[in-house]
Parts: sequence; C-alpha cells; structure tokens
Amino acid sequence: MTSPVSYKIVDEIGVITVDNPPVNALSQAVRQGLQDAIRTAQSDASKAVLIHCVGRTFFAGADITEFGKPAVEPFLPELLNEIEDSTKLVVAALHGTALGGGFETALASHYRIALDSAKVGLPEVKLGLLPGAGGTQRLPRLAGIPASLEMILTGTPITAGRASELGLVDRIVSSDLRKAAIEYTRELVDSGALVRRTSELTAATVDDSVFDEIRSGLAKRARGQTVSSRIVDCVKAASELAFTDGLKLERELFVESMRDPQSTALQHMFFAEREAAKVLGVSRETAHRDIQKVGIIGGGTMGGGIAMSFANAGYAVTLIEINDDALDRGLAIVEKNYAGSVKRGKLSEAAANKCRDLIIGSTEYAALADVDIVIEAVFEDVELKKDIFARLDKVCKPGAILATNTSYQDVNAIAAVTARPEDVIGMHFFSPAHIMKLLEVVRADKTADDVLGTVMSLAKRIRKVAVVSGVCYGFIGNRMLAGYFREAQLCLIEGGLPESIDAAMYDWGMAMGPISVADLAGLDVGYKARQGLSEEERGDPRSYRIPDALVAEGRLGQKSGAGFYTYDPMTRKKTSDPAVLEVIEREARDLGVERGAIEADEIIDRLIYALVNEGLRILDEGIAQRPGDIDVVYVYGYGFPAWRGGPMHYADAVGLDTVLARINEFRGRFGADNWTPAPLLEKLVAENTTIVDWAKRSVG
Ligand code: T1G
Repeated sequence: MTSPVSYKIVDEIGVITVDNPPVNALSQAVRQGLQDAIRTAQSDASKAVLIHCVGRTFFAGADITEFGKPAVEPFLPELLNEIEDSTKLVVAALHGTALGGGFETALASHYRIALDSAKVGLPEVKLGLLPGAGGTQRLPRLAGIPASLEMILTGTPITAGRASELGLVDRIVSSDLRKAAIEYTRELVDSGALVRRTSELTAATVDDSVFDEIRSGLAKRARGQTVSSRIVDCVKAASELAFTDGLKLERELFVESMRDPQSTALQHMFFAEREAAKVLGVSRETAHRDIQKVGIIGGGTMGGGIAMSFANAGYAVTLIEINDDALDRGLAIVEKNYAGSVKRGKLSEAAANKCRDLIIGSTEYAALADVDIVIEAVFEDVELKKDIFARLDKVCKPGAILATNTSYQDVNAIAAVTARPEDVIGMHFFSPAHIMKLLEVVRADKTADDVLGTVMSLAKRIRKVAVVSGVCYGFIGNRMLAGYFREAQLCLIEGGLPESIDAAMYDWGMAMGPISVADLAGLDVGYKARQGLSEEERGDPRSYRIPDALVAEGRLGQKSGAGFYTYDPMTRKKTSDPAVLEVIEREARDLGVERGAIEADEIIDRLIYALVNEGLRILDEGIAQRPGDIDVVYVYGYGFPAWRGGPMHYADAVGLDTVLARINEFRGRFGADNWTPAPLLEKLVAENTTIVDWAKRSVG
C-alpha cells in the first residue's frame, strides 16, 4: 500500500506532498507519512520544510470515518507538536478548505502561504466537537480571543484575505501554489527567517466580561448544545494557562465531547447529508442533462423564492404569471427579498442587482420554449397543475425537465397528463425557498434516471440539501408531520395550552413549537387542505376542531395578526390570548373531552414518537431510501435539532424497545387508530436490532 505522503528535496526545500483524495483527510496513513517526513527532514540536507497537498484541498480535517474506532498512533496533537518543534522552519501551503485538524496543522507550522481562493476554519462544533489538536490554544495566540471565539463557536470558515488580516496567513498568491510556496520558503531561508512557534506566543488577555457575554449568548445561538461552553473554557484557558496546560484541558474536553451523544448525532448527520445525495440504483456515472435556463410557473411566495435560489447560483430564470398584475406582484416579492438581504448585509448591492437581473418575467408560456427545466409552483390544486403540465408538454423542448413543487399531490397523476412522464419529477422546496436548504426530490414511477441524477446535482449547485422521496401523500416530511401535528392538537384539547406545548418542544430542541409553526404557516392552509378530504381522511376531529374554529373567527395565524396567539403588528411579538383558551375549552366540551394536566415528557413523546412511527412505515414502504434521509429531511426542513440526529437516529439512541413500549402505552390510552406500532418497529424490537443495522442489511 503506497503512502499518501511523499517527500522530496526541491531547491534545498524538503517538500512534503500529500495526496489522499477526496479531501486529504488526516487519516492514520497520512499522519504516519507526515511524521516520517518531518523526522527525515530534521537530519537531511534540506534547509526548510514545506507541507503541500494535491487535489481539491489542503487537509480538510481529521478523518471523521476513524471516529468511534480505536485511535491509532501517531496521534494528531503529538504530531503537530512535533511539526512545531521542528528545528527547520516549516511552511504550510493552503488551498481549498483548510479545516479542523488541517488548519491546526497550519497553525502548528511556522509560516503559512495561501491561494487567494482558500478558506480556513475550525468547524468541529458542527460535529459536536472542539478543535482537539491545539487549535483552541494556538489560534488565540495568533488571532486573539474574540476572533478565535467567533471562529470556533460558529465553525464558519473565513477567507484567506480575512485570515491574513488576523495574522493567520503570511502570504497570499493567486495561482500555482506549489511553485509559489517553494519560492516563498526559499525566500524565508535566504532572509534568515527563524522558526516561529505559535505556542511560544501569549494570547492577549481580555476582560472576563467578554467570556460572560459569550456564555450568556450561548443560550440563544447554541441552544441545547453542550460543546459550546467547553469551547469557551478552552479559549479562556489560552489566555490564562501555559500552553501545555491549555493543551491538557483541551484534550480532556475534546474527549468529553467525543463521548457526548450530541457529537454522535452530529457526526451521523454529517454522513447522512452526504449519503442522501446518492440515489440508490442510479450510478454516479449516469449522464446528466445540461441545465442553463430555468423556467418557473407562478410568482407567489414559493415561485419567487425558487427563482431567487436559481438566480443566486447564476442561472437565467423566466418567471411566468397569468397576467401583468400578478407578474408585477411576483417580481416585487423578489425585489423586496433582495432589498432585505442587502439591508441585513447578506448580499452587496451589486451582487443583489446581478441576481435580480437574471430573473425576467413573462405572461407567455412561449417564453419557456427554450428552457432546460421548468418548475411549477402554483397553489395546491391538482387539476390546475395537470392543466399546466399539459400546456408545458406542448411548449417545452424535447429533453426539458418538467418539475412540480407540490408539497403532497400525486406526481404520477400529474406526469400522466404529459406524453413524456419520464421527464416529470417532483421538486418540493420549503418556505422561504431562497433560504430553506431542504429539497425533497420526488421520484415518480416513470421518472428517468438521468432526470433524477440531473436534479440531484442541480440541487447541490443551488446550495440545497436534496433527499429522494417516492410518491405518497405528503412525501416524507409532510406525511410524518401529520401525526406530529395531530398529537399537538390532541394535547391541546386534552388539557395543554399553546404556550406549554410550544415550550415543551422548544426546550427539547425544536426550532419552533408546533402551535407557533401552525400560526406561521397559516391556519387557513390546513383548513383548505381539509376541505378537499373526506371525513375519514381528515382523521380524528379532535385534532382539527380548534384550528377550524379559530379560522371561522378569522384567526388565520400570523398573517391575520391572530391565530393561537395574538401578534403585535409592528414587532410580530406573540402573546397568549384568553379568547383562544375559551375556544379550546368550548370545543373540548363539545367533543366531550375532559381536560387535565399533561406533562412535558408526555407531549414530547407523543409528538416525536408519532414522527418515528410514521417514519418507520415510510422506510418499510421504500418511500425513503434510508433512515438517514429521514433525519436529513427533519433537520433541514422541520427544525428538528441536529444534535439529536433526526427522528430515526433519536429512536435508536433512546432504544426501540422503549419507543415501542411507549407507543403501546399510548395505544392503550388513546386507541389503535392513532397508535398502532409500525410493523417494522415491532420487527426490529423482536430481532433486538436497530434501524441503522437493519438499513445496513436491507438497503446496503
Ligand atoms: N473525514 C473523512 N471524510 C471526509 C471528510 C473528513 N474530514 N470531509 C469530507 N469527507 C468525505 C465526505 O464524506 C465525502 O465522501 C467526500 O469527502 C466529499 O465531501 C482534531 C477532530 C471539505 C468542505 O468538519 O466540510 O478535524 O460521500 O461531499 O461539498 O480538531 O466535506 O463522497 O464518500 O462534503 O466539496 C473537521 C468536513 C473534522 C470538514 C468539502 N473537518 N468536511 O465539501 O464535498 S474534525 C470538517 C467538509 C477535526 C480536529 C478535529 C466538506 C468539505 P463521499 P463533500 P464538498
């Protein structure tokens, strides 16, 4: 097995070259190769050492696939100390994304040169970890405490330019990094530059109030996450303790974080997000269709947001509306959204203008004759959607992809009205579509593999996290959500209050409580959807009588200033409204429901286990390809806390026998209609196995 690390003296410079695709992760073999090379360099003819990676990036961090396995020497922290202790100066040449242990390797080097397109960062917090190879001690000594806290607590990479401002990069070049880096190292040698050990620097102290302020802010910016306060402890130590003592604390807290179930959940999410991009049965070699021009039907909230997603990625977009007034309204929404992004500093005026100018409006379907993909985003009326697809079938060129943004309609039925069902697919965006990262890609019975492959890679280019779903009512996310909302409403009518149910789920980690979500989405949306369903399809009347009663009173939610809560017209601040309690008590009386106290634990279990139970049915039916896909849907689309790993990971973490026992208890108390355990749940408990192990066996 050839080592991914090679070493050669070039122009008296000991050049260490690393080639470990795809992202030069610091695997055991890379660490071993680095150690061998740095040791060789100590006693050979080289005057200095250069560390350079080939491929798309400098080290993108420790090898995450090695986590959870017995650690093998050389260990990264000790290896980086050895690099720093080199008697010959060491230069690191950065390109791509120098992240985590990769950036820590650069910080342990004595000098750093970077391509101007490079980014550097310490994203360990996104894995529930903290930099564990000296990053929390070396970074503050170079960039100071405040910048270090920002970088490590957010995990957001910074540009080479910003890194240079912070004293983290000494030289920036725009091309041919390897050649420039050898010349730069040569220059350092010729100028008599000395080894420069970051550990020998001291981090400028800051007032304790800086740490207190950060700690008090953690409740908001890192709600529920345990690693953030450990990060603050480490960075604070950098300004108070000697380097070796700071390293010791970092190691202790790193090991504590690695053992934390939150990190296990976040590591699961890291790989689940990347697995979700792979379509089972469709090889990565499948040719993709060329997408240059995009058409959007419908300029409402969704249509406008979808248009922006494509324009933000540089695509020319044609937005179609039924008439000029509607078109003007649609373009005005886009205008307002871009103005908002500029005001919030998310986009520069120039960038916003460039994106906005890529979106043109029309009322003529003929304007779509040359587009490569069309996404229909009109309101949820299946007959209207069928009409539109019949028209698109006539005007769009052969090979154009015809997509619907429906959030629950039968994509097969929509495809069937065209002569090219193989070109039809579902692309379910989430509102606001220019912000929400999730995209449910709905594979209809006849959708061609290249259409699916094309849309999955297109999703990555418009910076969405795509998950494949089969066709069923509500696909993965909304189908599972029905049980979640049902239980929220049942808990309400049985004795909960909007604020207590919301608090239980919010404190558990959901981005927003279910009652507030209903108000945000609009109670009329659910009301209208129910009008199209039969009595039986509507389900348990106790689960919609209250929202229906509120709609009847004109309380549609945030959009009408009142729903389950009342909203301040200026600040949108919500307050509880005794009038709502009256409606709840009235409907409960009407339905003969005796209201009583409901504990937060029960609320959480009923809502989350309703998700889990339906999720297991969806897996069993093959609507979702793998359990991780369901977790990605809920974390990116429904505000499920990533540090709990999504509904499927959470169920395995709690223990399926515990979940089944609780569901059986609920069946006993509330009946089989709502609480019949999914057959797969009973099967996995009987086999004493987990969802993940079952998936490994059955999905591969
Ligand atoms: N280890 C192992 N595999 C990795 C990896 C890593 N660090 N990073 C990426 N991969 C795999 C990934 O699974 C995928 O595999 C392929 O590379 C391409 O990735 C001690 C403890 C670098 C910005 O958190 O953020 O260092 O699916 O699809 O969109 O302090 O990957 O093709 O089989 O994401 O171009 C810190 C994690 C680790 C960075 C590239 N580092 N990676 O994005 O490609 S902890 C990170 C990323 C650490 C030390 C600590 C991104 C990327 P496959 P991709 P991309």
